[in-house]
Amino acid sequence: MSENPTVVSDCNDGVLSLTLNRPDKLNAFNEEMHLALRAQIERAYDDVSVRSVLLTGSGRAFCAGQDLGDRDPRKGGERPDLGHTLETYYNPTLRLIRALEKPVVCAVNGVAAGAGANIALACDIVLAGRSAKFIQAFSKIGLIPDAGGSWSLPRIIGEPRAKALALLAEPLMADQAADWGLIWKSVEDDVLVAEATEIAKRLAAGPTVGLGMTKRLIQAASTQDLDSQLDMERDCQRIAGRTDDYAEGVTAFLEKRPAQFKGK
Ligand code: LHQ
Repeated sequence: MSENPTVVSDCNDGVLSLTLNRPDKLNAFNEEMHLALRAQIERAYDDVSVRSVLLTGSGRAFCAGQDLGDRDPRKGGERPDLGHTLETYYNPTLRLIRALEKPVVCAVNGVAAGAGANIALACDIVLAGRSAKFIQAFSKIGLIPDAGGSWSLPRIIGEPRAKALALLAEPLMADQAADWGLIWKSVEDDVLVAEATEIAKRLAAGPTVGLGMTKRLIQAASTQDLDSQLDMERDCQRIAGRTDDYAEGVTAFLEKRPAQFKGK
């Protein structure tokens, strides 16, 4: 492993903790960091000992989006194909986070700008330190909201707020983001990581199959009608009802003791 990995990973108590680690660049994405993050999320798919993921950033920022130094227009040459960058790097990672049937908790420890903000918003439970801010910085450099932002923002906060955030690129502070329902909650900076870790651990000790299907169902709701959703609930509940964790959950309830879920 590299001495200075762009994504620091650690797996404890079923939680795969991932820390974006280019603090001098406010954890902006270069190719290495894209590939490292994707590899870790793929690991979360494959490794049964991973039952939740916690994503955060090192230093004073969560992530400033794409590394803008990578393609300095002053150097001349052909104009870049940013669609290719999205297709090759961002979109696969976004799809992986959404499709992973394990909860992904995000601790936004500082500024989250551009694609950095939208990667945070793709996670399942987002906490932010009170001093953190979200910036849809794209319009400042002539781009459009990517990394799923043009899809998630209007769905979460509605068109009026989504358009103002994206067109004006004004920072949205953590408290306001929580008030608008863009994130789960804003907490004091000094307790952010502890709170997020505690949530990730609680989820990792939960009934993973049911939690994963809960994520799938809630995500499906915005694109299907009630009949389809009811059918999907029936199919998922059938699977959940056959898990060891359901048997354990009911037994623990009847025996008036805490359940010991195994994620199976
Ligand atoms: C950075 C960056 C950065 C490099 C701070 N890159 N160095 C997809 C497809 C392909 C290409 C294009 O993009 C995309 C998606 C996107 O993400 S587009 C949006 C890209 N991100 C931005 O436009 C945000 C740019 N950064 C900022 O506006 C500010 O840095 C924020 C508001 C995030 C933080 O401001 P400050 O707290 O005042 O910090 P700073 O600006 O002084 O930055 C600290 C250092 O980090 C500085 O380096 P230096 O060597 O001078 O200390 C910055 O150059 C570097 N940095 N963001 N994205």
